[in-house]
Amino acid sequence: MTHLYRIERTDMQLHPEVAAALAANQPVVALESTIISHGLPRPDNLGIARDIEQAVRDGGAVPATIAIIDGDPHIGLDDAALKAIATSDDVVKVSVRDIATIAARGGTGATTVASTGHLAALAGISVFATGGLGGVHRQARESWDESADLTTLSRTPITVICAGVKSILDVSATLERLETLNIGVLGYRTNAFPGFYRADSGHTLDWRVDSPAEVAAVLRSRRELGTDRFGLIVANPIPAEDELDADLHDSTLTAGLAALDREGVSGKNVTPFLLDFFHRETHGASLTANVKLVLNNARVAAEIAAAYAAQG
Ligand code: PSU
Ligand code: MN
Repeated sequence: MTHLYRIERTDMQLHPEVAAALAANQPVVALESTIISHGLPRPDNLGIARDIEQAVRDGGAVPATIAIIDGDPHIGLDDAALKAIATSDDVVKVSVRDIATIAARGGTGATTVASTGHLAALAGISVFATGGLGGVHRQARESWDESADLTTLSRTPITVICAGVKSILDVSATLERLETLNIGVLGYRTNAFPGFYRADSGHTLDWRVDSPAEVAAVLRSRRELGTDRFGLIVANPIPAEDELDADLHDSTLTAGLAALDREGVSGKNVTPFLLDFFHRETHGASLTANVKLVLNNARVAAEIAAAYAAQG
């Protein structure tokens, strides 16, 4: 139980329900908070954050939404903390490199896939659900913009259930980087790498799994063979009936990339800018798709965590 020592040292605040579940080897699913603060529009974001937690419960696990509140990393948020992340104006997007600084100065921050994965692993959580992973941006040849989600997952023992990556990214470059970084990718009931708003990005995967038990078996092998120090992605496509219309998707993407260029957006503002552009330009259709796929990921993650915990 080495992680308990580190929790004391870092003032990590484990929600009592999460602490009890971890101590009893009951399933827990970590959830990120940047999706709440920067990925989903207000005022819907708070209700959606609660719905995501409920989807984890419906799937048979305890939700642990992660954020930095007044300088302390929280593993599992009470409703007041969830509200602060969803509604405060001074919530910053926090990647791994920012955690220590914001903690030292007592600030409040929302964690990305990278920093959520880091803190979840520190707390002893193995399974994490989100919407989409960050990756290599389309302009990366000039901008060098590649999400720290990738390099962090390459050395973090966590399994992330996501709907692939958005087409706002360079999907094939992202898949190449995942290979280089030893981050496994399993298609959940699919042979195609999902494209977030669309079920199929056009890229084929090497590995397909068809049940939570099958994923749990891979997790056990990872532990036995020492490859659990790398992250693993379970790529779960958006259900067919919830996909964004293909033409609407393509035209919005083209316009969004042009707007990015025109307005000179860079650094950590790129992803939130494009997400917001999609939500506005599709008049909520992309938001509906986004919510559906996150809820689906949360439920599947809970089922995987439950199957893994059942192995003992
Ligand atoms: N992709 C989404 N929705 C999101 C994000 C990514 O579909 O909200 C967020 C996640 O928190 C992810 C982060 O970790 O954006 C990646 O940002 P960047 O590209 O700046 O690393
Ligand atoms: Mn970036």
